[in-house]
Amino acid sequence: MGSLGAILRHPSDFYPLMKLKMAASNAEKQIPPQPHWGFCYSMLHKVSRSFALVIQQLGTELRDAVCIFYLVLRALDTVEDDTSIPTDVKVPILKAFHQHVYDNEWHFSCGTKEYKVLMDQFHHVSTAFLELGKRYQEAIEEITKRMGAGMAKFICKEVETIDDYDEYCHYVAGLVGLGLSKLFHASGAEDLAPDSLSNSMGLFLQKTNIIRDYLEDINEIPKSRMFWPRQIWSNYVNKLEDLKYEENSEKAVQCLNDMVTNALTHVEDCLTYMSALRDPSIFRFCAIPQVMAIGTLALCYNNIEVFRGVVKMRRGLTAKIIDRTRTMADVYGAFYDFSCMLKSKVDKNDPNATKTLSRIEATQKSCRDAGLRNKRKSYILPSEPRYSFVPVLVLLIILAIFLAQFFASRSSNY
Ligand code: D61
Ligand code: MG
Repeated sequence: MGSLGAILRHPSDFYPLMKLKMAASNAEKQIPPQPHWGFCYSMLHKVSRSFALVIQQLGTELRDAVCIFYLVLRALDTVEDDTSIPTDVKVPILKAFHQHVYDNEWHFSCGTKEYKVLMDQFHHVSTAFLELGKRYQEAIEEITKRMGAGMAKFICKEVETIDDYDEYCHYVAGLVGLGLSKLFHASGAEDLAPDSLSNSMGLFLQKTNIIRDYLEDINEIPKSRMFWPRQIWSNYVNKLEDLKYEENSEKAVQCLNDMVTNALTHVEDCLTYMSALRDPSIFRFCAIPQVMAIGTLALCYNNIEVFRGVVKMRRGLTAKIIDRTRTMADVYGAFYDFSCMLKSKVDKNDPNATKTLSRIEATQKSCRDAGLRNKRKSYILPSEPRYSFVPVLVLLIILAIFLAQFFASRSSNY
């Protein structure tokens, strides 16, 4: 849960945080009894706190397909991400991964911690995959094949141009968007979305990750990983790693802002994609990560901390977004709020200020034109007086301690 200090500074975080905590502990208790499905769902919770929660609220049949889709691609990504596997071993595995999912005796040990468990016990994922409907299996197989081939291509190739950057992001995340759209369609709940919009949904999320994870990726052992395109960073420094040195702070922030401005090009498509969804649970599943992404971009923009450590949204704000993202009006409202926050951070002297502002204003216009953002609380402005809140808060904390003990004693009975 969020730290006590953070809750005192943002008292309105408390209730959504409690709700999230309860939802998460409920989800963890609903692990299916069959060993392979039990493994898949407990693995999902271990490897992805954020996606597990949004996947959890889909209808059963689609949820199973999305869960397996996630784990298969996460396993493929674990092979890609393991910098200790030699290229000549890694490339054939990536290329043949889509065939391995049909073989429940296949496994390849790599990765660390929970990822290692996923790889070592991959037979549970294959077994569950083989129980999915044919249309789900075919969609997962096709995307796994294309992603594996794309990852293999980029093992031996660096991200030089902005086109390379878009192409790499297409393989690792745009294709997830295409696959999800196919799964939604196969479930009968949605029309099939155009590929270019599905692709943008993935690109917006992946680019946000790549921006936020600069330091983690550059410091990767044994070999740093570089996803920022040379075509962008070479306008600011001679080597990508130079961005992390204090003497380059000004250039680093300008380069960061350039990267954020690039990511903003996908916002329009994402809004269009989401506005076409009809099923409320699929809508939430898609919208929550998108709102978190624009929130993260707003936080990272013009923020030197990206080059110093981890920049993450506070837990309480994440909990609020999960709680309050239900309809397209909520999404327009959130995109509008975070665009205002971005706008307030643009420095007139930034080399890309004009371009950035025009993209922010285009987003604000889309949100206003939709005319749906009525009567909602802002994510960026404090909306409640703080003084009268403190005694209530103390009471709530006491309540929380009781509840925590209650749940702890319940779970220790299993
Ligand atoms: C709607 C809802 C969710 C969506 C979507 C549309 C479109 C695309 C995506 C989710 C995928 C977004 C990926 C963004 C996070 N990036 C990563 O996790 C990177 O790995 C990429 C390759 C594996 C993708 C696995 C995946 C992720 C999310 C899913 C999913 C599959 C299936 C269903 C639902 C969501 C990143 O991973 C390292 C890390 O951050 O841990 C990397 O290696 O670059
Ligand atoms: Mg990866």
